[in-house]
Amino acid sequence: MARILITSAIPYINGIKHLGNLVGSQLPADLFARYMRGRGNEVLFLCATDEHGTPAELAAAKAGKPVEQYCAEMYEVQKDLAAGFRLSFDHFGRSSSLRNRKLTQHFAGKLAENGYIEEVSEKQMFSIADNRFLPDRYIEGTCPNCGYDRARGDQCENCTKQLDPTDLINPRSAISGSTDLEVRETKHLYLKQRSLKDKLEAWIDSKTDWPILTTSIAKKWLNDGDGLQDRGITRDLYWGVPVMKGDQPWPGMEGKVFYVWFDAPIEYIACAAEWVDANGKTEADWERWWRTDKGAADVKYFQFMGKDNVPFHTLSFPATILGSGEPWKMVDYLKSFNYLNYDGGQFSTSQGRGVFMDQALSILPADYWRWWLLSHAPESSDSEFTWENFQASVNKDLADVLGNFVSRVTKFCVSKFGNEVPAGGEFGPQEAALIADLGARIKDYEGYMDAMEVRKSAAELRAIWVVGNEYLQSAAPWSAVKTDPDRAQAIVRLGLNLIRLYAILSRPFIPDASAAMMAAMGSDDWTWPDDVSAALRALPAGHGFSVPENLFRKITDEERADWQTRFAGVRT
Ligand code: B3M
Ligand code: ZN
Repeated sequence: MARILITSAIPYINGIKHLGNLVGSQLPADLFARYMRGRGNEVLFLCATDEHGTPAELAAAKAGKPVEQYCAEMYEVQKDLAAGFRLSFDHFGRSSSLRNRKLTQHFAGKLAENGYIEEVSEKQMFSIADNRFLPDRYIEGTCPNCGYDRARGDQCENCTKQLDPTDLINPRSAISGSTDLEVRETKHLYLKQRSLKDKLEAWIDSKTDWPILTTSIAKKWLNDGDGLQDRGITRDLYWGVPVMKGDQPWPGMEGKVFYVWFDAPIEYIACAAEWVDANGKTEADWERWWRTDKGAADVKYFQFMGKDNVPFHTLSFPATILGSGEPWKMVDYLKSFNYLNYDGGQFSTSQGRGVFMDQALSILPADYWRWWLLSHAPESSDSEFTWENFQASVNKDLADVLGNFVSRVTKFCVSKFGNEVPAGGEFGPQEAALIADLGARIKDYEGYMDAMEVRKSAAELRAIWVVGNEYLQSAAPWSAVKTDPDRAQAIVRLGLNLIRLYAILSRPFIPDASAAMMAAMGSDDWTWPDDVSAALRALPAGHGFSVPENLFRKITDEERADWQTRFAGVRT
């Protein structure tokens, strides 16, 4: 049994996430967490809301609420939606927690102690119309790197480059749109990433098994222009972690807060502390996941995120940890994703374009979405959601292949032999061939899941469902029953056991349907099928079962057309 730590990028608090956000971080992280638990490992799966900085302040202002209240409300909304999608976090924390505040101040203190912090009097954009500094998202303009005209002051979401507000071409205030801006002096703390460059490079170079997408982004920004830039880690903002040196005040930094991207990744650690607080556990219980001097040396740590988040996780956050000089667990494998597009364009939160998590659940249960999103995850390139494709996949994979198999086996058995697993006959050559085939396919499935190859895992799982259908078709118990009822009973016995096997294997993708299949088979034994032959004999003759209610229904052409129109516009 291994110990597996999993974090998903923590979603900004500023509104409900769209399906593109979901498939780029939280959902594949959940898939992996469920799989790792299914294999019998000890898993700690953490996520949280990312509550500080300009995204929160701007959204709260728009909602006309104090930012504290806005965050508290949106946290509940996001938490409920995560539960609705069956995201199986061990804890869903908040970056505004006291734990994160303390830990962020602790890291800043250590970095200062070790000489990695510089106080810089720098030039920041000041808006005359708004009478304030415009850090990060308070300012928008054209990206100097790629020309995208809606780049924000901290990052261009198009080309992933980290920016400074003063880099933007044709800058404007995101609050008022005013271009009446001037550059003013203000003092900030800088993290001296430059002097950590060699350590960072050596660390990245040691990660030879990382996906190309991750490594290429890391390398690109490591060697960008004249090399890694030192970056400001404080802001002139109201909402954030107050700047302190450990538990001491930081002279000259009064009234300033840490940059949201400084405290957000630290929440991965703080979240484990929140988890122990919420569950009556001890300090040692979270430290054994995060401190290599306190038991975390044998933990394997996996992160999941969209490609725009990669620079912060391969450069800035590791710089914080390395610079602290303390034995914190660092990420072992960083799985990143491209973008999911929506019907010929981009999903966009700011433009309200696409399907959002709450809307998705209002039209269909989580499993439908989980299956489509994961089986079309944007891994090697961007992928696209279309309603036609969604309808086709759901109807074929879930209803025709899996749903139909379950319904045929259970209904046939009930009509011919009753509500118990029938006892007649023995497994013969056809069953032996099926078991061998399944054994090989399950090994492939495990290989893909271990490697976090999400699409390939989905394709292999679907192939495993297809094999069951093909077996049933060729064994044809409905013919056998007329001449050799014992043979028909053996086929059906295998079919019922296969439903239980499908429940176990499919659970990471479609947890609700899996629970329904397992319950219908009258079992609660989720043991991973390391021995397929034994797993297909787990439900013995005489064991009671029931016919599950329609596992999956088909999406009609009318529904598809209706949804297509309903979600074509802009969410207000
Ligand atoms: N909140 C960006 C995002 O939601 C950011 C991730 C933080 S991970 C520490 O895409
Ligand atoms: Zn750009």
